[in-house]
Amino acid sequence: MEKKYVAPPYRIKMVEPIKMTTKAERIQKLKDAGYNPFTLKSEDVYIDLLSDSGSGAMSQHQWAALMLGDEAYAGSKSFYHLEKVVKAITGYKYVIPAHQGRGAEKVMLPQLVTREGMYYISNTHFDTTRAHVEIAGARAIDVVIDECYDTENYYPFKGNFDLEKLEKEIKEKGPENIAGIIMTVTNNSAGGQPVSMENLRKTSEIAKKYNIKTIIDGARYAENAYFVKEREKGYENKSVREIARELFDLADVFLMSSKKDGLVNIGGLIAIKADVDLYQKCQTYIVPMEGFPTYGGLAGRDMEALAVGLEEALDEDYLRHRIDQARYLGDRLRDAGIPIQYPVGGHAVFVDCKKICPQIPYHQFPAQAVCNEVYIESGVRAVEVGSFLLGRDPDTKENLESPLEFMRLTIPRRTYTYAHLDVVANAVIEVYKRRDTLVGLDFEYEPPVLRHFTARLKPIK
Ligand code: P61
Repeated sequence: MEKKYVAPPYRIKMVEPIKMTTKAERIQKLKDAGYNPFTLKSEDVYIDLLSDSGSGAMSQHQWAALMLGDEAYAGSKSFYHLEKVVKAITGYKYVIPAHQGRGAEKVMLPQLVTREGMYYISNTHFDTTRAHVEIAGARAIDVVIDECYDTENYYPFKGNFDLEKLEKEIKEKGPENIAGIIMTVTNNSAGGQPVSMENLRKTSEIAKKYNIKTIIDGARYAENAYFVKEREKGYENKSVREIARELFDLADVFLMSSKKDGLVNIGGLIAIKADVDLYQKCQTYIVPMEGFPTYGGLAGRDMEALAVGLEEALDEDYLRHRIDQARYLGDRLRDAGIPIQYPVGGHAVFVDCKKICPQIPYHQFPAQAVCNEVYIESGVRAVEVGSFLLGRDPDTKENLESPLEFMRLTIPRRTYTYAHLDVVANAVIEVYKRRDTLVGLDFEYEPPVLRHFTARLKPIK
């Protein structure tokens, strides 16, 4: 059957050769890497779907903008360029750059944690966000809707807040104990799933009612706005930029890993709508943590590339193709009967490995086992988003059980063709055929925080 797809609105001007490896080589490489694709050398990977973070291709305009970087330690022209663009997109008053998303989180999130026993509530905290909430001495609560856990059934906004759960948590914990409400758009951990404007509006109303600050974790805010335009009634005739602006109007703070919808290889942002006190606190704290407030850990050239990238990421022709690549890969897997989070989100296809490998319990990391097998099959690197990533309970130190065990096939922006995606689909289909032979994994080495980056594992014989 012929597959229809949205062709890219760009052509290729420069190519990056990639090494081909044999299956025997990959078996050895994975063993050397402690059965953890994070520790593979990227030169041993054919198609790298580990992350869409900083892995995309810059445009000719961005490469040209690098040459305009003003590398002054303080008051760089490039900062003022970036500030102007961020203010125009968000309508926010204050802008501080950071070296990447977690740098922004590290500086901003502790400012609202004023004493012990506080909480952040989110639709779903991403793992670095959760880590910074905990480092700041608070606890992270997720209140995503139940539809998100029902992977194969269509629901247009599986990233939504469960508004009842949200209000219940606020009442139970006490509004004065809630440091902030974090709106993760798109909801990465739920499968790159969008959050509807209606849901965000109601979340914002609840926050206002209890006098709680709202923070957008907007790594993929442009992709979220595109889904709103495609799926939410009343938004079909608005531009993605207008929808994004409506989103920013609902919150107080914008934190961004610009390595996603900033279309750059490195960068992050803190933008604050109006709270001068919070701005001054972040400004003070960023100096020892990231750098002077007009560079925040970035080179002037990085800020120039980001100023251009933020604009390009709102281009609707670009977004149409971008979102369609994930849809195409998802459809190929679904056609082969492989269970995935459906509908497919913005930046990745999330394969439901709990269903693929019911023989592997959560504490033996079924999705990691599938990722490893896909690498051996084809040289494609995917990433586990499940119990391996979730880690341990900070109080009891028990392995947490993730409600979903995903293999994430993450698509870098403007980087791979549909032909690459066919290679990926074919590899996953081959592994699916031999799913009964897969075994779980155990730790050889387990680091205490964000263990999935550097852990070493071994297959359970
Ligand atoms: C990713 F395996 N995401 O999805 P930074 N918020 C959100 C993110 O998606 C996010 C950050 C904040 C990554 C990179 C990554 O264990 C991992 O610029 C919604 O990466 O600091 C990052 O932004 C943090 C992959 C991060 C991981 C942590 O691939």
